[in-house]
Amino acid sequence: MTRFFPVMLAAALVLCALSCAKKEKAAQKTQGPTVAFVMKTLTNPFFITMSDGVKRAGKELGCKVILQASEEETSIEQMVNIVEAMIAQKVDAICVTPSGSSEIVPTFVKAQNAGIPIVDVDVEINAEAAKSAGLTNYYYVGADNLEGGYMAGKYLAGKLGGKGNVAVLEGIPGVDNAEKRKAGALKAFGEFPGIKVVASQTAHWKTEEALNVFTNILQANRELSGVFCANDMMAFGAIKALEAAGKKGKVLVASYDALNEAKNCIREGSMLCSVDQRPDLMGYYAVKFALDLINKKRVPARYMVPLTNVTKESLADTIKASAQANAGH
Ligand code: ALL
Repeated sequence: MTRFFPVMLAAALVLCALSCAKKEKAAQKTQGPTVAFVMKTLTNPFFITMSDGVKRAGKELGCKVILQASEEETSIEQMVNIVEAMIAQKVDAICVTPSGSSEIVPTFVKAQNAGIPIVDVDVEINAEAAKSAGLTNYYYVGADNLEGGYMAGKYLAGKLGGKGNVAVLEGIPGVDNAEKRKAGALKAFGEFPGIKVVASQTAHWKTEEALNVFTNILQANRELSGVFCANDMMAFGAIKALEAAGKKGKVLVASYDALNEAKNCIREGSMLCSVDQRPDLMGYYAVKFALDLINKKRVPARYMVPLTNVTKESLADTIKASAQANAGH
């Protein structure tokens, strides 16, 4: 018995080592390829919701996701460095929500040359800049920002009875989604001869900056009736400025992103509406298409998620519908 013991022990150890190696391989297989997802910033809850969609896709579709973000909306250099580090790390695909439409193009070219599929998310890169840099192989997942700006502008103008002075708080100038939202809102205002646009200024998507910019706009335009803010973070700054001026709820605020905090503002009446552009779906589909590209499947060149304008009425309808659904079960 004692003579057999070392032999049995050795055999047991070999078996154990084999099964451990098998398990490790299986774990590697379930983890799948690696997709890097680089976002502009985490200071805006919009991107937290987007990252929820990214994580869900990673889990459901079986891939490892590396989530990264630069510090601020305007940290384009830092973003470029993060994406370049992902290329150096040889990830299998890269999804990016660029802070600028042109600045990221040379980095995308590097990814293209390294054979890494690229999915451009939310902010569409400048087609001209891409063409002249030789960037041909990239895909876009986002939303129709022109339509979104139009929806919000039209609703605001309608609620003002088609007349009054309005202002616009813009996103980062020259960046695709900022320009399109502004153009959409201006198009809607243009359909109402009684609506006059008295100011249009950027606050770079930021709350504090919007508070300052909009405080000045309010001082210079005593007769302001409404404002279109190209995102909720800026709308929160505008609402603070209105509060300080004793005009909360009196100047109508149309906004964009439908963050939870914005929905609360809509319920309490300090915000009129906010366009929901489903960042969770953007994150989910970007990862899905990245995986399809890794697996050499065809994906659409441009994929748009749906938009809805969230209002007090639509929020009440949602609550009613979910109460009815619960009662039915
Ligand atoms: C855009 C997004 C969101 C966000 C804004 C600021 O790209 O679509 O509207 O609020 O950037 O980061």
